[in-house]
Amino acid sequence: MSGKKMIFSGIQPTGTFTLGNYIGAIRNWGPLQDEFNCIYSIVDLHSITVAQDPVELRKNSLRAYALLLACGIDPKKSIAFFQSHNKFHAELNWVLACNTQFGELSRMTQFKDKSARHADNVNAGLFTYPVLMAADILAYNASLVPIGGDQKQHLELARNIAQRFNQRYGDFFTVPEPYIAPLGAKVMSLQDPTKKMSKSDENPNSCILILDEKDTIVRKFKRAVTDSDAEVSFADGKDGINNLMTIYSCFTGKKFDEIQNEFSGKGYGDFKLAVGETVADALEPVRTEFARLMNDKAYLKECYMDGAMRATKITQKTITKIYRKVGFVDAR
Ligand code: AQP
Repeated sequence: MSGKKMIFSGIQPTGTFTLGNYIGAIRNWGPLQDEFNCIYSIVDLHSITVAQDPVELRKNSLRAYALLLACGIDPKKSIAFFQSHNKFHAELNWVLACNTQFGELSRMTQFKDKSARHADNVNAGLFTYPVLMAADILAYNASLVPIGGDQKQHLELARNIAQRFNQRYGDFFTVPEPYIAPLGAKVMSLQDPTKKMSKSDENPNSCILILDEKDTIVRKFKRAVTDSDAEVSFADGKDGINNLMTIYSCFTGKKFDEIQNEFSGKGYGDFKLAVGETVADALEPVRTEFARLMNDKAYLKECYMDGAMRATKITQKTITKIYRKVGFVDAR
């Protein structure tokens, strides 16, 4: 790859991507492809930290890959692949795990949230997930990681692991920086706007899936929980409206005061309809492209196999150097 800086980011194939995944992460990935060497992964190894039905996981993984391309990731410009197709992520994970403290992992809020939500399956993988995420990033010496706000703590840990490794074994890893979009870093649930919008939320009305049909999107926005006030304005305590204004702003480019003027004297109903229609129309090309790609599985396979081959080639060199640094005997 050329001398451009490296970017890595991933998304789990735990279901159809939500509007939160789209606004907070993927829609920012496409525009970075010209300026950087971008590596985007469907992080299937991460997804099994929560119990998955194997048939569903395989289906969701292929759909997630097609969706990634439908959202504008060009598999020729970027490397787009399945994490499980590059065994070096798991190998580096081990080395980094031995350079990560139990106490650090215990402080991760996502572990606390997810272990509370899946109390019957608090597995070791869920606990060590952030180490694998560090391996994903550091394996490519990525300098920038585009993520939503909820991943900031994990990225901070990846930085600490990189710095610790560098101090112990001599400078090697690039210490990655987060790239968090100023607007939409945390899109909230439509049913409980104090909670982030999540793919795995059990309430289907809580999230917009980017493959939802227009009438479903409009209906979900109509049902969005707001407040008893009737003024479209961004203010403390108006979590539902603040969330809808943020979403509307992300798609229209309008500032909050412009949105406030546009809907001055109108009720929440008009505003919710406008947000729903704007989002649905903006996502229409993604739905169309996704349907086209899903009809060409041979092309998808060609892309993800090529992505895996290119990703593996980069990380093989990294892992060889790391093994040498930590003191393993050369295999060649
Ligand atoms: N609500 C959100 N707002 C902004 N960004 C978000 N992201 C996730 N939810 C929001 C960002 O999307 C990227 C991929 O996320 P992920 O698939 O790795 O897992 P996640 O963060 O756990 O997302 P979900 O949708 O909540 O998945 P489940 O329900 O399976 O746990 C990340 O950059 C993330 O920040």
